[in-house]
Amino acid sequence: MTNTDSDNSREWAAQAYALLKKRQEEQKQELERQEEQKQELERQEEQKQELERQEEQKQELERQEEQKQELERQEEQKQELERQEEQKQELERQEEQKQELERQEEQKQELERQEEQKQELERQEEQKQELERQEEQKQELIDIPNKENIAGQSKTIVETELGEFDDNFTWSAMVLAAQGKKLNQISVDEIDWLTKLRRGLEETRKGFVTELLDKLGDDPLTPESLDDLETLLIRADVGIDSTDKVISSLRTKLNEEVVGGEAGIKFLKKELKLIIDKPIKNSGSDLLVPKKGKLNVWLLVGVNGVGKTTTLGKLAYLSSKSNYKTLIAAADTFRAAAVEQLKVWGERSNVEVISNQSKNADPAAVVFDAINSAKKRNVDLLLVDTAGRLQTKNNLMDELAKIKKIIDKKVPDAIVESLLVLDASQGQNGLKQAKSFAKSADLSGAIITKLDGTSRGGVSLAVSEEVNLPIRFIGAGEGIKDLRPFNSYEFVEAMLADK
Ligand SMILES: Nc1nc2c(ncn2[C@@H]2O[C@H](COP(=O)(O)OP(=O)(O)O)[C@@H](O)[C@H]2O)c(=O)[nH]1
Ligand SMILES: [Mg+2]
Repeated sequence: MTNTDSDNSREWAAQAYALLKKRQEEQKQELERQEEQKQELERQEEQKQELERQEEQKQELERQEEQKQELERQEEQKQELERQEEQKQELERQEEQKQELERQEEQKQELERQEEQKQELERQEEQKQELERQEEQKQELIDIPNKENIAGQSKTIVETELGEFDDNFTWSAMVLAAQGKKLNQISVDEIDWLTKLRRGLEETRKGFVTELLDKLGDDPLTPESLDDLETLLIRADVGIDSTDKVISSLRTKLNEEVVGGEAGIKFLKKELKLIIDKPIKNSGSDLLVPKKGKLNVWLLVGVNGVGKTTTLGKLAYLSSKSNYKTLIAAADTFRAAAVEQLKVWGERSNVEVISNQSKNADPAAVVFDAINSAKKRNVDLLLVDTAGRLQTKNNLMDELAKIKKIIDKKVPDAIVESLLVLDASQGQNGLKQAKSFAKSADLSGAIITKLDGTSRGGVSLAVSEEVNLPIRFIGAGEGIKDLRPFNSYEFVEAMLADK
């Protein structure tokens, strides 16, 4: 090898060395880069894991938070249940207190009732003595028909003032005698009532019988006088059906025989009585009286102002005086004054009134309470006053239906009477009401009021014929005794009395 060669080789080697060194250096650097990248990746991996850990911790915290909230919710529910339990106990306590108060109230009422019964017995004893005194006086009146004497004596009668020994007295006594009553069976009240009835029907009679008698005179009836009679009957509100019936019977009779004026009136009375009696006979009982041993419930229905409340007061008096245990339910909750009005009537006849003073109380609820009291006290007759506003007739009918439902449910074996109260002075208008009520309410009878001082007493006949309702009571005045069980004989006699 030459020097040059060797120099070249050396240089080459140096170059190779340098190249290798550089490559080595580069590889090293490459390795370092890779090492760094690896470390970088490891760092990232750690960070990722760190993030995941944090995420898990966060979720764990959230889970704990939820559990905490769940526990709080449960705690609240528990407290709520405890509160409800306390309220329940409080209500039970109040209920017990209420029952205790009711018990005390009942005891108080029982004591009051006993006191009232005692007073009532004393009063009855006094009345009995009074009646005996009156009976003696009456006997004297009948024995010595001397007007001055009687006027003087009658002043001493306290309970019912017997009027003078006049036409009315004679007529009343005759009507009673014609029904087979003995002297010792008649009372001052009866005479007094018949007198009132006859006086009451005076207006009806005036435009009717007086004119009729004038027209008929003493001559026999003629087809023309039948036409007059027809007009008079219609004018007295007897109604078209009843009038037709009476006139055609009279016409048939006329075709068969000669009928004088007096006989004509007699026949007319008989025909009118037949018409009035028909629904009464159909009902199966001549007289409406409470059946003993059962609860009798009489509902008084009818439009405003016809006299329901007044009639109920009078019925309470009649009933308690006849020794029926009586109770009043003030189910006209619509008129604020109605309850007060009833209480006054209740006091007069010593009959308790069940009411609910709160405004717009439910009438059926009042009846509910009244039935409870009636059952507890063995009441014979429960009288129910109802509202009569005409504007909302459907509501009214709903209310009545609801009341009846309560009665059916609570006392299925009660004897229920729905009595329509009619104001005679309203004539044909009253009849229209009767028809519309009869359609929607299940009626069992009628009560005619205000027969005093009206010329339309004849409407009673139309009620019997056209609505087919038995008339059960009639009222002729505002006093407590101005209502009596209806008696067709007395009524027709009073309507056609010939003076
Ligand atoms: N003259 C007379 N007035 C009566 C009779 N019945 C009731 N009244 C009067 O009629 C009015 C209305 O009576 P009320 O009982 O309040 O009627 P309700 O709305 O049906 O309860 C009152 O002034 C009563 O005094 C009656 O037979 N004769
Ligand atoms: Mg009333």
